[in-house]
Amino acid sequence: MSAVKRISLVISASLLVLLVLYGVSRYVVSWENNYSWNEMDWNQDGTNTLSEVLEASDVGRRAGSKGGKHCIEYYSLKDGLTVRMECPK
Ligand SMILES: [Ca+2]
Repeated sequence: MSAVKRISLVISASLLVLLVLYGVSRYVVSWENNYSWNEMDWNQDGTNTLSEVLEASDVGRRAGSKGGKHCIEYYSLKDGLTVRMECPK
């Protein structure tokens, strides 16, 4: 194996390892947020994708209100905008 091939193989493997570590760290933070499987269905289409599970690392939960009802507001940690609001029926 030539030196160039070996170097490009090492760089590719390093990038892959970094990508996997990034994904694992996002998953761990999502898991630590302690959301249920149903809560992580952010677009409420009835299914959970891997990206929705990873997105849970960037979503916070706080008390909110809507129409005089006490609700749970899920919001984006980066800008504070509401991702979803769950209110009792
Ligand atoms: Ca979904």
